[in-house]
Amino acid sequence: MAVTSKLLAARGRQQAAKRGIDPARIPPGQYLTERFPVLTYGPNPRFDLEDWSLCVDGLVERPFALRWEELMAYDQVTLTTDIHCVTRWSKLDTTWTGVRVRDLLERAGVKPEGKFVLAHCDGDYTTNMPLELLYDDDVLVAHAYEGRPLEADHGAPLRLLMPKRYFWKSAKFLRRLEILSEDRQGFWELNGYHNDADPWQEQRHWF
Ligand SMILES: Nc1nc2c(c(=O)[nH]1)N[C@H]1C(S)=C(S)[C@@H](COP(=O)(O)O)O[C@H]1N2
Ligand SMILES: [Mo]
Repeated sequence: MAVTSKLLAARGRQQAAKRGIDPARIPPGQYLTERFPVLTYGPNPRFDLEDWSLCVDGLVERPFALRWEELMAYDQVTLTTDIHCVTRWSKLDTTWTGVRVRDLLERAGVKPEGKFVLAHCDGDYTTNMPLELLYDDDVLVAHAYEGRPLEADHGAPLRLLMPKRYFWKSAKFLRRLEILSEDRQGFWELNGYHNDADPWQEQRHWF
């Protein structure tokens, strides 16, 4: 058992080394995949951009709901990053386009007591995070992957991208960021996943 888990822990780093990729990019216990696995709880929710909006509310000075065209009028950012799923796959150099969440938070004006965020999605999925994580340069609401609009399976029309945490925090079908004073757990967090989800610390489950 101990031997198996040691082998598993090193697998991704060995894969990386063989391909001339810096093994330090692979968090412990992850392996590399070229595919893009799909993990969605329940069916893909339907959406209609005509009556779609992204809401930022809760403990903010200026709550708002952005229509699709309004969101597209924000500065668009394209970045390339690695993503890590709690089911142990990591995918390197994925390219995403969207709007920095920081820009949306600045428009909303978070009140001093705002410290946590609950992301809400169509289809009732939720996930939580400390507010401060959302100010990072690599955190987007993303609408395109590899230069093409997000596929339904990957969260169309809009998903959160938060590469520094396991990928379940990157909420697909995103519709609302609710700013809270206290942490409120989301779907997987209530079902045994780790609240913090840092892949470098292997924060996979509570148990
Ligand atoms: N709305 C919603 N977002 C979600 C999920 C989900 O079931 N519903 N699954 C999460 C999980 S567990 C993972 S690993 C990633 C998977 O993203 P992908 O299907 O694009 O690989 O989406 C996350 N975001
Ligand atoms: Mo996941």
